[in-house]
Amino acid sequence: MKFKSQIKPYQSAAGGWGSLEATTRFVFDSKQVIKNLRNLMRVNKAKGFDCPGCAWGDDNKSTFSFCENGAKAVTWEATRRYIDAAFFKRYSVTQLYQQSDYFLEYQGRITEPLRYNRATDHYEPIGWDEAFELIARHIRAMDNPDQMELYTSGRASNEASWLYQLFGRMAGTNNFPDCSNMCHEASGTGLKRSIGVGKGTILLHDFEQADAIFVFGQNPGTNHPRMLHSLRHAADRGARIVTFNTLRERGLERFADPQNPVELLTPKSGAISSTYYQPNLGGDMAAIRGMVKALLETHRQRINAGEAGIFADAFIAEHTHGMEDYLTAVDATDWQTITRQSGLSEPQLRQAAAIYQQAERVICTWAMGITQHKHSVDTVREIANLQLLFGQLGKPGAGLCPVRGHSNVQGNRTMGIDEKPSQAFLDSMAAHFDFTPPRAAGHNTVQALQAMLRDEIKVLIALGGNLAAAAPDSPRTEMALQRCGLTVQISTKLNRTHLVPGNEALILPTIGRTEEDIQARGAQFVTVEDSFSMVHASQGVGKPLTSTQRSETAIVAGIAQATLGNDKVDWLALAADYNLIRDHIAATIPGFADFNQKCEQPGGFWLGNAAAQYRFNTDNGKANFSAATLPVSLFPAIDASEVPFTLQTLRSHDQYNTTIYGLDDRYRGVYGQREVLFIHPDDMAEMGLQAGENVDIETLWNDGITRRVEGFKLVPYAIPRGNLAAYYPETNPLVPLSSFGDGSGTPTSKSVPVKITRSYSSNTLRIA
Ligand SMILES: Nc1nc2c(c(=O)[nH]1)N[C@H]1C(S)=C(S)[C@@H](COP(=O)(O)OP(=O)(O)OC[C@H]3O[C@@H](n4cnc5c(=O)[nH]c(N)nc54)[C@H](O)[C@@H]3O)O[C@H]1N2
Ligand SMILES: Nc1nc2c(c(=O)[nH]1)N[C@H]1C(S)=C(S)[C@@H](COP(=O)(O)OP(=O)(O)OC[C@H]3O[C@@H](n4cnc5c(=O)[nH]c(N)nc54)[C@H](O)[C@@H]3O)O[C@H]1N2
Ligand SMILES: [Mo]
Repeated sequence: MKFKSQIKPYQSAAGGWGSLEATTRFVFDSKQVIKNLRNLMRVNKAKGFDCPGCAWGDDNKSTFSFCENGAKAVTWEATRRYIDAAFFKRYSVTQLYQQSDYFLEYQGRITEPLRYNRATDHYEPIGWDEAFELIARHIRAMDNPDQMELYTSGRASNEASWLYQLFGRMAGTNNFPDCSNMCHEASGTGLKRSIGVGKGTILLHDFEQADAIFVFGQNPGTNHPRMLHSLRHAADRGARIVTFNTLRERGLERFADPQNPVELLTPKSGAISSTYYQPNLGGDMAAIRGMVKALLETHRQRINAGEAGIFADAFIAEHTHGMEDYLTAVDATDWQTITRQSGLSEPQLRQAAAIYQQAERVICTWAMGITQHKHSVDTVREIANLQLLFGQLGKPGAGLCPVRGHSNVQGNRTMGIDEKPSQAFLDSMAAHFDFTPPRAAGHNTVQALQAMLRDEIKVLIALGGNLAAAAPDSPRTEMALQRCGLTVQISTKLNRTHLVPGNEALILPTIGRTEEDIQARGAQFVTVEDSFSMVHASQGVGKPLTSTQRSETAIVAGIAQATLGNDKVDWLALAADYNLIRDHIAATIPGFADFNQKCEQPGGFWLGNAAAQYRFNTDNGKANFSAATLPVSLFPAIDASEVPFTLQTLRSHDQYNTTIYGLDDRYRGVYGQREVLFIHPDDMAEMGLQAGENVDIETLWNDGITRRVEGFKLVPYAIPRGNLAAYYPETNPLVPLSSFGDGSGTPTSKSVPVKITRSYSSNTLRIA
């Protein structure tokens, strides 16, 4: 494969022709045009499958409810390319390890169960029953159940993940590390502390009524393209869109609707953000504090003048606790600290505050730019503080909206994929199935990897995902995985994790969301939950490539049956008829009564949100303000004055997390390459470096370990000085495993302290 690499600024709006062109290119490239188009037309419709792309909600109105990147996700899964025993006979694991992530995924779907043969260094076919028996043998040989880790990636359906957590708890462990630990954990933790529920409080149609939408630290043009429609419509009817993003992101500036023929025919596009602020990495908490400081000033002035204040006094008095302490903390924070940390000026923050104040209804949305820092829980709570002061909760067009990543990551948590389940949840499982679940908290992702490095883990099972590439500190993560006795990957495609096997290893091939799922009792559907707590059915349409692939639910049931037998649960009967699983879910998870009947509602049903109905499931029954002080430093473990740059690791337009679809990042003007480093032109000039020159990036940390990646090409970009950006997962070797968020445990992927030096290594792409 040859790629032409170039840097060429993108001049058009996001979406529009460019996006339609890219979509059709993906559809046609995958060589099964008719099937693909049929698939795309069914995505997110009342009857069809849920788009595996992201967790944005559906309106079920437009004919084509898909976007360019959803199309990539669908066609990438529905490929007819596949790899079988012959492929694994040809390539050893060591040889495959040398290949790029792009090469690995590009080989196509895995079609049969495989077992790693350490003597030959090859994967070889194994029967399903034999594979399940091998897993059961390893689990039975453990000294205690906490020697097992059960990882989940957020695509798994409600049915598969509910069964998986039941298996784990019956086996005796709460070790459920998941992708959410690396993602929105801070949102869940922060919101739970503030408002008693770790989910967003709004519905999709609230975007139609908001007067202002504040978008913090997210890049919807690439990662939630359907959100651009909501933003665009809001902007068109005069709502203010205020963006806080360290980078200038095209999708947040202008957007042409690729599903609106008029806009496609005229190169017209709509402005999205009315105001765009570029804070320093990790500077959002300070920015919001600045806004509140300005708002508090206005509030007091009004009161001193004998007028009504601007805060929602009645709401605050009735529903909240702790405002006085919070306002004391705001008073104690000076402007100098706020502007230094946020990188925004006092007038800018006063302007943002004025826009906020003028809006009757405000939605705040956020994603990884908020959640992947050390002080992310405090930052999420600072967003909640702002909204609480104005009672922006539980009314139409207003509320809190963490925009989730994986298409069912929120549903996984609802189903009990949680290393620290509530006692009420465990009580419900215990009562329904008459067993004694483990009560102590289990491991999150970072803790699981640390336990593996201490040789405490014998068995890792992964329900999807690609831990080796997604987790931080790649060399240590790979070492951790290799120290397990048995690693089991339930996967659709080949990925890096398969190539760092434990002492023994299995790859179990699964069918995907887009494919038909036929079990003993007939065709099955599954269910998922989106960012707005809407639960709906998803049924695949494509024929699976082979009969040797199994559904995730069937695989989990097979493992559970082999390990635990069917004394308490008839696992195989559940896998034969998912309605039976849903009946158990109805009996054990709040909000799911009459689950099977509710699945028939077109568009699904809303789980509700207690906080949006002014019921706060916190200790004191109130929404709680947080009075946290601003962080002293983004990396208190080291001397910040010695850190020249802070690096964020983010997604390009042509990737889905660790799956690399292509080597372009169109909206940022990068083509044919991924090893690039975005930098402010003045920072570059000051160091005597030139655009296009290669640099090495090295982490500054406190443990004597060298973390370094080499040969990254400099791309001058609209980014504040001292801040850098480069793609994940190439830069994961730079994120220390020991650097994670307070209270969230999430790796600090958006604030890595680094230095850069001119590179003498030439950057060769690992592409065969
Ligand atoms: N096509 C596609 N869709 C996806 C994914 C994908 O990989 N590809 N991944 C899915 C998943 S799992 C997730 S979690 C979401 C991720 O969705 P995003 O959170 O949008 O993903 P990132 O690429 O990490 O982008 C982070 C954005 O925040 C900005 N940012 C970084 N740090 C800061 C900061 O400190 N402050 C502010 N204000 N801004 C900051 C960056 O400049 C960037 O625009 O997308 C989901 N959807
Ligand atoms: N440096 C840095 N690291 C990060 C991030 C970052 O921004 N910066 N983001 C973090 C975030 S937000 C997340 S969510 C994690 C993602 O972490 P993961 O969820 O572990 O990673 P993915 O890349 O989404 O997983 C892709 C793999 O899932 C498998 N797969 C795909 N579809 C299916 C399916 O339907 N079923 C099954 N069983 N398997 C399937 C395929 O084999 C594919 O290789 O990464 C985190 N890591
Ligand atoms: Mo994520």
